Amino acid sequence: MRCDRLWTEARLATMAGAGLGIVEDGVVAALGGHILYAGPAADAPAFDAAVATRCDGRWITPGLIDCHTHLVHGGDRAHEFELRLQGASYEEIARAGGGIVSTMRATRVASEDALVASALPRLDALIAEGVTTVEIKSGYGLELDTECRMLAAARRLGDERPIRVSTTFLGAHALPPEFAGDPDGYIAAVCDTMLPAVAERGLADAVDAFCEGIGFTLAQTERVFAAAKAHGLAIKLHAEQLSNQHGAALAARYGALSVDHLEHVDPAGIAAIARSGTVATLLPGAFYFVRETRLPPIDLLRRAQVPIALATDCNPGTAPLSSILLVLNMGATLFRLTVEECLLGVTRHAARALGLGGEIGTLEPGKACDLAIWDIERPAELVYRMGFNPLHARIWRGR
Ligand code: DI6
Ligand code: FE
Repeated sequence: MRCDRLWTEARLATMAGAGLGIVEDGVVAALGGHILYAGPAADAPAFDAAVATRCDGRWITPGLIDCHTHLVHGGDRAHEFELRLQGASYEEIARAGGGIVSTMRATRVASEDALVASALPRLDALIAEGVTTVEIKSGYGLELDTECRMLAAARRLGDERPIRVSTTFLGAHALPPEFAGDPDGYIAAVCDTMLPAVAERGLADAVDAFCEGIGFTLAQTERVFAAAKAHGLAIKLHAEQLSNQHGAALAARYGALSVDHLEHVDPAGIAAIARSGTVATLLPGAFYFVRETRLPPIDLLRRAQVPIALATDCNPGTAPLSSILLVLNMGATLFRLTVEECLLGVTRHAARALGLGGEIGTLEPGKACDLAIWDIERPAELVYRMGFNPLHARIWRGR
């Protein structure tokens, strides 16, 4: 059977079927950027490959997926970090006009080229660790032009580098100063002007909101969801990060792809997302960086069989983090996830959190041939080490 590329003498963690889907003596064949075969060498057809690579027992996983980032933004917040070290809280800084709004100011004055240039080193750090798909949100423009510029910059990152970029419109991230005292007015602008324009220009794959005491109310969030639905866009939500606003249950009612953070989610919220098939995306980097003490209710999520994804949340305020491998370690050490849960969280379940479960996230025929090839003896090493990158090679769409 003809194929473009063939990898042999590999150990596979296909992330398909039960557990990690381990194959001890495995082969992967690619044709036209897609997986033609991934499985035991013993069952493989005889391949006639243009290029064949012996892996010498290295492990192959699906390319990793970072399904929640704010990678594109102007400036940084190192100064606020220093204030926090002196005792100020994230919420105090936000209420004093810092926080998301300070990044908004830096983003509004940045050109599209500048946004792309400043995001590239963060993107390259993810790529160097085997990430082949990344989600990138807007949400630091808080007015139409800058929100669109952020999304256009995010899309352009996918042209500049061999990576798939999924974009999310997060207009309802914070209240811009022009609408001080009038959050409903801003939500009307998001729903009636910004979201329709973003949808019409094809700039976003999904819509997200920050449903929080320092963000938007449940009723405001629902208006954003209704507008997203009307424009055929998928739904995600920053839910129950700092308090329980019952956002997860609302998102479930709207068939959200994922609800993200969830430290404060209650059993009713978990039951709702279990019913709707919504992914719980956990962000241990933000938990760590804001020194949150309340853990997401992992056991309840497990018992309800909610698929769990893990992501960096890469953003200048609560997670200046661009290492998906460190997220794996934090998922295990901080949240007590198993190795299997961590690895499924950045592959199969992360794909589902982006609505891409049929296209990426496992090594199965027909899916994109996005691979990470690792110099490791066992998959647990990917979770166990800190600050060490055992990536041997990264393949995106068969190359
Ligand atoms: N939750 C977060 O953790 C980030 N956004 C959000 O809604 C924080 C964004 C920031 O502080 O810049
Ligand atoms: Fe976030």
